Amino acid sequence: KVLQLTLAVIKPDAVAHPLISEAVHEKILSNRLLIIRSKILNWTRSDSQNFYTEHSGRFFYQRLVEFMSSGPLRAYILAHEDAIKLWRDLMGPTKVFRARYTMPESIRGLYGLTDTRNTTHGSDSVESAKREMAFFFPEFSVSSWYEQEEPHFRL
Ligand code: DAT
Ligand code: MG
Repeated sequence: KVLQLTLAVIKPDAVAHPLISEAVHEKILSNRLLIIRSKILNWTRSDSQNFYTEHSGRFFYQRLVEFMSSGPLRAYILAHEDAIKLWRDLMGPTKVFRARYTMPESIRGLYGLTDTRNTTHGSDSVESAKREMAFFFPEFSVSSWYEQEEPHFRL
């Protein structure tokens, strides 16, 4: 089976709490998601606006933009046969109360603070994964990874 790539981010609320970011990292490892690339970085307000441009105009947009540029982010490129869905399932629902009541063991169920400060981000489709990996890791080439590295991970 070919590995699928996705982009995962630990948001500033969780990076600020080492035990929480460690727990999220552990969740990645224990679910056999492969860490292909990882880095810690800070966003400017305009990085934040550009990344979330699909939400401009929503009532929470300003809050989201401020929050995502308020402190360090930890970004990952993750690989798994079903990486996009697996990571989204591990995160749980966007809204913290829904997460807490319907998926209490999910990342957002356990650690989410509010609907905006919800611990992690994950790409929601193959197209968004491609765009988001390029956004965070501009030097990463998806096609050369599939040619040169992906075959080595196959069992
Ligand atoms: P997701 O992060 O689950 O893909 P999304 O793409 O709908 O969710 O929204 C992006 C982020 O915007 C989300 O992680 C947190 C914030 N957000 C979404 N809906 C919100 C709401 N109703 N109130 C406050 N923040 C919200
Ligand atoms: Mg989304």
